[in-house]
Amino acid sequence: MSDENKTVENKEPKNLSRRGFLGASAVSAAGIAGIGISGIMTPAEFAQAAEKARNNAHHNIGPGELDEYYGFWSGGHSGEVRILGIPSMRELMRIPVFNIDSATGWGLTDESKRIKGDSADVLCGDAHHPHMSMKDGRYDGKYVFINDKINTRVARIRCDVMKTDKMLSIPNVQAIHGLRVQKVPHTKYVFCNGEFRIPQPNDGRDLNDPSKYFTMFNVIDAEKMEMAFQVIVDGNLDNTDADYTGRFAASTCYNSEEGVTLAESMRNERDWLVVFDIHAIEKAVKAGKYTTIGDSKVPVVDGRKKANSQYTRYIPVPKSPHGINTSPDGEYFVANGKLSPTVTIIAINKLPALFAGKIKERDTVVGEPELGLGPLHTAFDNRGNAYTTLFIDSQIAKWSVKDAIRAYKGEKVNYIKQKLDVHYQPGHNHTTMGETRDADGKYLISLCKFSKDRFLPTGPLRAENDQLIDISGKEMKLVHDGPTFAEPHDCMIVHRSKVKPKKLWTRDDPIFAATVAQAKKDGVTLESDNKVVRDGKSVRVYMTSIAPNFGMSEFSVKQGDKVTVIVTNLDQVEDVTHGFAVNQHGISMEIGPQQTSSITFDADKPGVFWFYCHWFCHALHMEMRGRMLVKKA
Ligand code: RUQ
Ligand code: CUA
Repeated sequence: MSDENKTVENKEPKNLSRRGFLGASAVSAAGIAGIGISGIMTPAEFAQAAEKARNNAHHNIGPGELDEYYGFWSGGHSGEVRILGIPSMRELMRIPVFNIDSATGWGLTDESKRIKGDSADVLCGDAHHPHMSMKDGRYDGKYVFINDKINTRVARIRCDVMKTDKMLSIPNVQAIHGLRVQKVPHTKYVFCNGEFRIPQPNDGRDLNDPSKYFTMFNVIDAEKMEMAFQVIVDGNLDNTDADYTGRFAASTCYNSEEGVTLAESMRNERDWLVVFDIHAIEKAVKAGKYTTIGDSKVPVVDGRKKANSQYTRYIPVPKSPHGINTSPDGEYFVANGKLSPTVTIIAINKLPALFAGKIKERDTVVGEPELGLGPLHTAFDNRGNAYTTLFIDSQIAKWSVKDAIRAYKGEKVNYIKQKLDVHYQPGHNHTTMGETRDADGKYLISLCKFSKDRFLPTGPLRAENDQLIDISGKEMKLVHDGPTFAEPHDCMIVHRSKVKPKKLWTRDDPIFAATVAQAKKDGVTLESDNKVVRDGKSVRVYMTSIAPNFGMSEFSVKQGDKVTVIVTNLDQVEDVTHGFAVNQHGISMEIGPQQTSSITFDADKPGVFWFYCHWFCHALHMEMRGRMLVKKA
C-alpha cells in the first residue's frame, strides 16, 4: 500500500448508482431490443420478451456491481447474523452476536463483554428473528433486533457500524422466540415472546406442577434496551407481529392445552392468536397497576383469560398456528396453520370493537383459505398477493388476499394463483420490503430447511438452501439456490437506500467509550501514546497501530499480571482493519480504522510471546508484530 492510500478519505459515500448498477431495466431493454430486431413485435410477443429478459436479468449482478438490497439473515443456532446482497445472494458480512468469533474477537474483547453484560460468559445462542427498527411503518435504517432462544436474550445491532451494541437478558421467562418491532409511530418497543411455560417462581419448588407454570409476552424499550413491561398469558407464545396503528400486537399459541409433552400440546383442534392492546397495557403500567416477580423490577400485568382484563383477547384459530404476519396495507393479521392446511385472516380494523366487547372473537376472522400442508409463514407483495410457505408440501402458495376473503363469504372464487416447488421444506419466507408499507413485490426468499440433492454432498451434515424467487411478474420464478450454514432461520430484506453504513469509526463511539474513559484516567492520549501503565497486578498496555506497525515492538510484564492490551487503529483509510493476536494466550481481536479495542488476559507463563496483526492490512502485514516479554515471578 503506497503512502497516498494512507491519506484521510472521509468524504461522503459514493453515489451507489455511479457504479452503473446494471439493474433489470438495462438488461431487459437490451434483451428486448435483441429479439425485436427481426420485426415489429405484437404486444403479446413484447410481453413474452419482457418476461424472458426479466428472468435472465434481475438477479444477474456481475463482478464489481452492487446489489439493490441488503438482506439480514439470522444465523439460527450459529448465533450470528449475516448480511447478504440481494438479488445476487452474495454473503457480504457476518455479525457475531450470541456466538464467539475468532476473527473479530467478539465475546473475547472487553468491549464485547461489556455489551453482553450479565451473559458475558454465555458463548452460544439461537438467533431466529432479525427485524429492523421503523418509523411510520417504514425501515429507518437504525437498528436490527435479534432474539436468542437458547439463553432468553435480545440483542441489538447498530446498522451504521453493523456491530452488536446492546444485549438484554429477559427475566422470568424462557426461550425468547417470536420477535417484531412496533411499526407505528416508530419503534418505541420491541415485542418478543417467551415460548416455554415455566414455574413461577422458577426456584425449584414447583418442578412438577404444570398448573404453576406460565409464560409472558415481553416488551422492550428499543432505545434504552431495557424491559418496559411483561404480560402473563394463557397457553404459550410462538411468533408475533405488530400492526400499523401502533395499538396492537398479536402472537400465536400452539399450546393452549398448557401441556408439557408433545402429545399433551396437540390435543386441541383449535389453539389461538392472542392480541395485545399495547395502549391499554401502557396506561395500566403508567397508573401503577402492575405486580413484579421475584427480584425483578419489571412491571407485570395479567393478561390471562381469568383476569378478564382489557389487555388481551384470545382469537381461536385452527390447530397449532405458527407464523403471524401483518399485511403491508395494514389491514390484516395472517396466522399460519402449521397443523391445519389453512391460514386465518383477521381484520385489524375489527379489533377495537372486539376489545370494546361489541363483537365476538371469531367475528374478527374474515378469511380462512386452505392452501396446502404445513403453512408456516406468509409474506406479501404490493399487489394484494400473499406467499405462504408449505413446509410439508415443499411449496410456496401464492394467493390473493381479497379473493380468499370473498371465498370465505361464500363466493366461488379460486384464490390460489400459483404453487411453486421449493427445495425443500421451507420455514420462513420474506419479500423485499414486505414487512413494511414499502413492500415492492420484486423478490421472495424461501428459507428451505433441507437441501438434499441440490448441492455436492458434504457428509451427514448438509447446507440449507435459501432460494431466491422473482415475483415481479405474473408467475413466481425460482432464480437462485443459495447454500447456507446452520441455520438461516429467518431474514428480512431492506432497500440499500435505507442503510447508511460508516466507512470509519468515530473516535467517540459509545461501543468503546468505557475504554476511552479508562485511558483518560490513566493519563493516556490514545491517539499518540504508546505506554504501559501499572496498577497493582493490573497492567494496561496502550499502543497505536498504523499499517504496517504497532506503536510498540515489545512490552514487558510480570508473570501473574492481569494484562489489558488497548490498541487504537490510527489508520484513516477505508477498509484498513488491523488485528491483534497473542501467541499461546487465546487472544484475538479486530481494530477497524479509527477504532479502539481492548482485550484482557492473564500473563501466567514466563517467556517470550509474539503478538501480531492477523487482518491482512499491508504488503508488510507479516512484519506487523512484536514481543510480549513475561518476566518470571
Ligand atoms: S419460527 S420456521 Cu423460529 Cu421463525 Cu418459523
Ligand atoms: Cu495490520 Cu495486518
